[in-house]
Amino acid sequence: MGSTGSEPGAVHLAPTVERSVKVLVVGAYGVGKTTLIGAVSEIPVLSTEETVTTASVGVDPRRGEKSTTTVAMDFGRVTVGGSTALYLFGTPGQKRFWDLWVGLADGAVGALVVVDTRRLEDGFEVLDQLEEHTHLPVAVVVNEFPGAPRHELEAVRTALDLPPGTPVVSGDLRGRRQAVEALKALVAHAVRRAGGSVAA
Ligand SMILES: Nc1nc2c(ncn2[C@@H]2O[C@H](COP(=O)(O)OP(=O)(O)OP(=O)(O)O)[C@@H](O)[C@H]2O)c(=O)[nH]1
Ligand SMILES: [Mg+2]
Repeated sequence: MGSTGSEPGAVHLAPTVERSVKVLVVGAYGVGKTTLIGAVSEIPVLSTEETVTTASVGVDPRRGEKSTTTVAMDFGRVTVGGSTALYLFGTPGQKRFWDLWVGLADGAVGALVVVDTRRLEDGFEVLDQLEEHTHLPVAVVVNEFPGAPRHELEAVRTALDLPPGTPVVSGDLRGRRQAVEALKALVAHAVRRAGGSVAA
């Protein structure tokens, strides 16, 4: 367990907050889920990072690029629009932990799917897994890693065979602004899908 990132001065929930919603942040191994939550969270992030071990030899395409991985979940909070607190639950990306997603998704209004254009096919598998086990509304955010191929967002939508109306955005998820925009796109989509019954 460890804690990373926080937005100084905003640890306490603002008095303007009228509603709280749970959001899942999901994606394949190493796409930047923990990074995103650390970038936006107003509270110290609860994380479950462990050193990448030999268990990942042969299954980790990014071995050597990063030294830790999420083994259970990340947890953070960000307030959007002054009145809505998003409680962020980040999933582990390694496939051997994908069974945990169903429990983490329980009660969430939607899932933000982080993808890396260097491994877009992994995003396809993630979307399949979500659809099969959760039926949550999704939005996709392309994490703009340096050197990763830049695709038009419409091309990403087509490649991932996303249902019409699914938001697709992109950004460097180490930055707070773009990560918050992605979360807002998801919540707005979830509200539309629920016919306005999830206020945001
Ligand atoms: N250059 C760049 N690096 C990034 C960006 N986002 C994440 N990273 C780096 O990419 C690596 C993966 O980030 P994580 O946040 O651990 O990814 P994750 O999806 O939580 O990984 P797992 O929990 O292991 O599935 C880290 O070394 C980050 O520093 C980005 O937008 N740009
Ligand atoms: Mg992680």
